[in-house]
Amino acid sequence: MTRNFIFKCRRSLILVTLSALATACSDSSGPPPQPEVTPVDQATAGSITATVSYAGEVPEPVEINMAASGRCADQYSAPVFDQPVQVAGGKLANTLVYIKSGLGDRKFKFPTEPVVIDQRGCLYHPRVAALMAGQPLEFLNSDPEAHNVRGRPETVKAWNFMMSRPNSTRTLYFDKAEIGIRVGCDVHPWMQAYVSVLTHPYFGISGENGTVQLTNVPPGDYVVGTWHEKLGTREQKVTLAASGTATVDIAY
Ligand SMILES: [Cu+2]
Repeated sequence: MTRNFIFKCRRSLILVTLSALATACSDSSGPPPQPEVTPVDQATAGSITATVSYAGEVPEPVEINMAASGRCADQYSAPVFDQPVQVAGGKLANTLVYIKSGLGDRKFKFPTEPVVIDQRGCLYHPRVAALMAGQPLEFLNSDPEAHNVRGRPETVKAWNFMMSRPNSTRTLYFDKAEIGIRVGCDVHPWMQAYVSVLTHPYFGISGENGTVQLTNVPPGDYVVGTWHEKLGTREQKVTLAASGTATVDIAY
């Protein structure tokens, strides 16, 4: 075996190892296996209805200046505004509501259908999203414009990729929980989205009525937490009786 051949073999081995590592570390490598699930007793499960309200002054919406990107601006005939604090009738939308503690070491199956964040009109739809660890997070680019998608987590693996083709998709998987991961596009700095990853199914994003219903919850003592991109976090204790319905009011 010549020296040159050994070098080539070593190099290809290194390349194979590197590519295997790259695949293993890739965010789009595939979902983790489903955990060994702790069954929820249907006979005693109940529900928690949480309503998020906001009593403060609602900030003025800020007009987004898309002039730097014609392919963004051309999609609109009227000014576009940024309004993270969405309040209607005193109820706060776009707020993550979730069980923060009380589930112990229960394990839950994650859904296999993706949560989709669309890049459309150079904005993220939805702006605030949540999913379970293991569940696919799909970024879709519906724009005739290139976007990069940069995730700035503190716990899960960071990501940054370019999506230049219209209608292209890219899927990420997470293996642990993190609340409020900031996602942005460097090309269009006004684009902001927030993704939360949970290891159980008891969460939701409040809509216009400020309400999230958590169903099929085992009876117990819980802390319900909320997270809002501008207004921060709140939490409240709640006790759910067997087959009970509990309500939680969370005020900002
Ligand atoms: Cu962009």
